Amino acid sequence: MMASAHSRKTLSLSGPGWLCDGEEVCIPHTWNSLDGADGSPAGEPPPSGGMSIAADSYLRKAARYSRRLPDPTPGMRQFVRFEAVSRKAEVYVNGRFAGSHVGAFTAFAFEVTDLLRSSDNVLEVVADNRWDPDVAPLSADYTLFGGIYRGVEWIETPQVCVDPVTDGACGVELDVNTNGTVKAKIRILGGPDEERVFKVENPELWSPESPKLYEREFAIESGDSVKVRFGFRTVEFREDGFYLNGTKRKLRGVNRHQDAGLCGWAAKPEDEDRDFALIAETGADAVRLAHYPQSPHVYDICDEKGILVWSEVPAINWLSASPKFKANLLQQAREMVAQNRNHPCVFAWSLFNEIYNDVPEDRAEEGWMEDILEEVRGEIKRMDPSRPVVAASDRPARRRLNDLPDQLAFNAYPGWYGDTTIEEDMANWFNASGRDILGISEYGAGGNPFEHLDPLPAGRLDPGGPVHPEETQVRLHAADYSAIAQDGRIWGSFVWAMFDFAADARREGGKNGINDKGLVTRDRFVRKDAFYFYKANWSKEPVLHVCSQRMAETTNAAVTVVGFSSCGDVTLLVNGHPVGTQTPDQVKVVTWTGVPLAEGENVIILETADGARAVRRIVRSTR
Ligand code: ADA
Repeated sequence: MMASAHSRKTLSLSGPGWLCDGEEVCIPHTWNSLDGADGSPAGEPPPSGGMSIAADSYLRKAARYSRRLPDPTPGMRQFVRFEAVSRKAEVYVNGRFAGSHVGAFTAFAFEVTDLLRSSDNVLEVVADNRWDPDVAPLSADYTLFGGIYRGVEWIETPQVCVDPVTDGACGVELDVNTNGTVKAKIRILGGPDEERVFKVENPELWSPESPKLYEREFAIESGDSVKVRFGFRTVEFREDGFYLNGTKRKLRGVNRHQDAGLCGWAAKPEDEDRDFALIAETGADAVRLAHYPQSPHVYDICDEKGILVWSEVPAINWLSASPKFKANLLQQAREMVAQNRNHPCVFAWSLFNEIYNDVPEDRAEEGWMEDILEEVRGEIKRMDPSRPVVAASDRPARRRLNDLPDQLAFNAYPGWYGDTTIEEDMANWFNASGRDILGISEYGAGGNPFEHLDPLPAGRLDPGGPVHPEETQVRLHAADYSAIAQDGRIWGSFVWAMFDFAADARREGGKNGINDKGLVTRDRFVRKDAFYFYKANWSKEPVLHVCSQRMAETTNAAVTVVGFSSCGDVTLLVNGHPVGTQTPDQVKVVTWTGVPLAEGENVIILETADGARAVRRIVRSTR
């Protein structure tokens, strides 16, 4: 359809031109980019180690943003749309109330037509990230950055228009069948809703290997129209695992928080592109968007790159019995589904992450938290019966909780938080869950790429302690992933986490305010050794990597040499002398222990038959 005087106009209100509490700022914006990840409580000495929910100290406030609005076109309707405001927003135009939204992770829009003058219109937004007992999440191991931290849009439409308001969704709901039939429900303001059916001949299926997308413009009689992208694919769980387009695949996933580095949550599309380029570099085919819905651009990238998405309701740790809290959780779940349902990348909606309880585990069926989550589950299923509901649990004994999702996954930290091995943990979980298949929604270990230890102690390190050697992270990932890869009952696993992220309450691993279980540092500058472990296992690119390259010096007479190779046998050379040749194990690891060093500089080389080389230098001093 040709653009006409009545066509929809969309204008970005992001970028400069905004004030926040009187200071010029650019949107996306947060006031916590520095204090949200420094881990230093004002006026209090940091505790010796570990984390407590009360220990964070970032600024929580209600801030007032403002900017001028474009002049409205007479005869059109005007809307402002926010991709997210953390955690509550009140919106005013020319001092008059336009609407409010509660919840940090989903989009919302308000009609402002009747509040506008012909020119000189001012938009004001009060963004408030203070803790509120009625807003999910109530507690979590990540910083809840405050602000208008995603994009803002101005939308003008004809009088009768595709609804940009309800649940913050685009107004077009698709039901896509792989036989090519697409049913579209178009929600209309100022007129009756419409249902349409159209057919795509011989549709190409969407998959990680071939992420084929289609686009369609839905125009209505008034001249308004909305473009929607979609894809054809089936997702299902069968008795023996996860199936995409009828083919079984074991998902190789990572967890991502939306903290995108030094900007915190105020990420620009290019920050998100960089993050997903790094995820794609590992060869992962799935991502868990922990622990909440992320930006529209993130779902777009995953559609385009063919990354399967686990999209999560922000129900974490504690729930509240207050009716307002439940209403808010239901609303956040509804918005997540309504806004993201057309994305072929989303393979599952997740109901919760690690829910605690105030009744003993053996009486957990009495738990009122389960009642709330059952309602949330019902709402998700009512809106979208086509996708499975999953959840991330850490409580094997909570049968009723664990039976709520269609498919269960566990957060497992053997060797890091627990004393068991992942095989023992898995056996316990399978037994307790009564299920034949399970996912691993989190596993991992802290890793500071500037802290090293060789040899590693046989036992467990203190996870809340000051030292998180990079070598421990590698050792635990290699052991965990080896067990995961060999267990045919695991339908998918998700590394915790792809990137280090802001968790202001943490003081550990030589760095305050950071959860350092990422494969890549928070500033995205350092791919840790564990990153290359996954790249060697998952990527199609040949990988030869030698670990501990940042361990510049030692006083030890010998070192451990660990490497990853997806290009065959590896020969170790120390100062030009061959030490031996190894065939990588089932997770592509080669290890030499007790490799003697000369005094002064040592050059350690891993070499493959086709001439690939990875080099590590280490100075041995006797001081
Ligand atoms: C939990 C939780 C995550 C993360 C992790 C950790 O499993 O689900 O949010 O914080 O612990 O790093 O300890």
